[in-house]
Amino acid sequence: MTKKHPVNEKSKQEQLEQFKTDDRNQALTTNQGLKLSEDEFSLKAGERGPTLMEDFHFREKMTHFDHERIPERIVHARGFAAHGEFELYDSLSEYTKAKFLQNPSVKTPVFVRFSTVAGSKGSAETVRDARGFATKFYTEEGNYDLVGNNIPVFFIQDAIKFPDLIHAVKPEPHNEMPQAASAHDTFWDFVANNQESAHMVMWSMSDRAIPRSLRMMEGFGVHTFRLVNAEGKAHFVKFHWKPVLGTHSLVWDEAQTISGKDPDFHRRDLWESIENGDYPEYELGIQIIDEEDEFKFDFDILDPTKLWPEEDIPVKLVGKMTLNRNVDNVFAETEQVAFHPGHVVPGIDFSNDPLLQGRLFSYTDTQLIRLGGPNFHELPINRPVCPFHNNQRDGYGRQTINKGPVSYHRNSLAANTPAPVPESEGGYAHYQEKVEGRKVRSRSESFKDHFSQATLFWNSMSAPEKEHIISAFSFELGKVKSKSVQQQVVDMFANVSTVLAKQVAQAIGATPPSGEDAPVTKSSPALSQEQTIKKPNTRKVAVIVANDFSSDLPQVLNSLKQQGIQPEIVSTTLQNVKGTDGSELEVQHTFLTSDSVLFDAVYVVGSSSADEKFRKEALTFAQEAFKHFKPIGATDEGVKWLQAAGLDSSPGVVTGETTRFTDEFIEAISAHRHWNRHVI
Ligand code: HDD
Repeated sequence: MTKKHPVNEKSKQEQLEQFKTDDRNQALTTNQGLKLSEDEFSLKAGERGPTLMEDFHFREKMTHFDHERIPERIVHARGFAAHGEFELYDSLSEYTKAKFLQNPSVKTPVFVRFSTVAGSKGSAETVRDARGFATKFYTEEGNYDLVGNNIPVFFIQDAIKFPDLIHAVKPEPHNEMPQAASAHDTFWDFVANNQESAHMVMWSMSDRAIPRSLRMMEGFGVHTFRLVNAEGKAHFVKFHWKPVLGTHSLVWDEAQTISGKDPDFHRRDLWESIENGDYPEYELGIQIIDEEDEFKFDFDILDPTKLWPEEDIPVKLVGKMTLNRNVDNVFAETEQVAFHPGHVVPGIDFSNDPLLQGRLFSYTDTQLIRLGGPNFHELPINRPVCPFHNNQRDGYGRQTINKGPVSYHRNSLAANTPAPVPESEGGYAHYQEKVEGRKVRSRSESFKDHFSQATLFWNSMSAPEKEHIISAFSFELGKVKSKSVQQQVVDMFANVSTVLAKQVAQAIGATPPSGEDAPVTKSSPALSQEQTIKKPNTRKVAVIVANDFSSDLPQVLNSLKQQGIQPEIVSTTLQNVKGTDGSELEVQHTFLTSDSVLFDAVYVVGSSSADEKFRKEALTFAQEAFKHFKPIGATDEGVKWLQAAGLDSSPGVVTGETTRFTDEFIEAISAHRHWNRHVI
């Protein structure tokens, strides 16, 4: 009965093509197709008279405009998305019967939306926050959504607390401040009074919460899910996305400046990378625990505030996702896409994680208000690439024209179709987990250790990462007005580390805890970004050049490009700059349109004919990069400028003669940040 619907990486794109339209070179019409002869003047009684009711064109245009907005997402409102494909390395049939995880030759189309959580739709992108990482796989068995974050744990253990958490972190209701920031009283009051949040707060105060790029952050399914194979055998699983470029972050001062200089920093980076053919890639990883081993750990695997240490339960890389196509229309695709952790396919099932169970209700519910009715699955971006048939009918915005009189089950008039199919033919059957218990509102004892993994995270950080965490707490709590809340938080995090709590207490004028940390018995190196992949690829370098640059420069720039580095020329004006040998370079940015924080490295070239103003602008770039631990290179006049400013001979600052300079500068860029630099 069930037909096979071959899906390839083009399936979704081909489906979307049917809905696309190109308005260029067309006559202007009303929505009824009536051609219009005029679109600038409303219909009036006399040139200076009132507008007439019969002006249907004016009314249609204005009414549509008046209704253009839909409610933004209650969380994850600020997001950006791209299309791509997922390919499997080896069959996962041992663990799951999901069709898209069987055959490595099948490429599955995907749509991924990244987001911040707390901010409104128009808020800045480099704020301190978790990032959403939601992937829709358009498989031959229907859509599978992996709706994750870039942090592997969550603030709360039970979904019933989600509205409280979000109310606390969103701008305070009496004055709607602050926007897209957790640095305020209600958030920290929530934290101190809901101590299950300790582990995730450690992640939020770490560099993970200020990613350098959406291309350079991990993704996590967070919950424990189940994979079920064709024999009905289940395993517990956690899902990971590992960025091929490694996991990298901004520094906080830089992130704040970018919020003003370029509030679209992350979407611009993603968009441009895809346009340039530098496709973002992420490997899919799974951690597997046998059902028999459910109780073998010192944490409850159903508790979403716990991760599975990768050193104990290794992450097996099973496939790769490549994002290779930007959207055509942000509203139609990115805004209208509707994710749901309950969009599963046979072979993927849930666990009893109480946070996941609650999410299974919330997502459809929110789409009903956000997308205005029950037919959002018919929107082009949400349609599966396989057919769908059932007896659901009507509602706002219905597009499908269901033929025939029968819209009920069981029936005889349509031979009892559409009909359920047995599991052996692809019918979804829930995993038959045995459950029993009394109806209770309570939390399992096994969920009550809130601090061990928060301490594990702290113990796994490198020295600079620890410094960043202390300074993030000091910043956030420094913005809190209530002395009592500040003190409660210090007291709470003394349970994680007294070293941390003491330093934060010192910074915010609270009473430090007494006592010392227990000796470190366990750490998880995988949690530190120090261990991540470091590559020069796609790193942006501001090359600061004036007229009369030396003839070696084009050669240096070519060598950088060969390593995948992206040099961009910054100068006083957008006029081409000329070298002493007559060569010319196109200028992409001026000191006015650009800023040091928008680059990964700065290369000061200058020239002997550059004036004092130019020298100052160039040094501002270099000083800012120095402060943010970024690689700095200098040749020609730039060397003297850096020397005079005392910026030379520090780690990651490379000055000098051309051949050695290029190699050393590339090395410095590949190292990304130079934490051992002494920054005052
Ligand atoms: Fe959620 C959106 C991820 C807990 C309720 N969530 C949303 C999005 C992501 C996540 C990535 C944006 C999807 C998109 O781009 O459209 N949410 C998570 C993760 C969680 C989590 C990783 C914890 C592990 N969420 C969570 C809980 C609830 C919700 C506990 C409620 C019980 N989430 C929602 C929502 C949203 C949403 C209100 C808002 C917009 C939407 O669903 O489509 O239903």
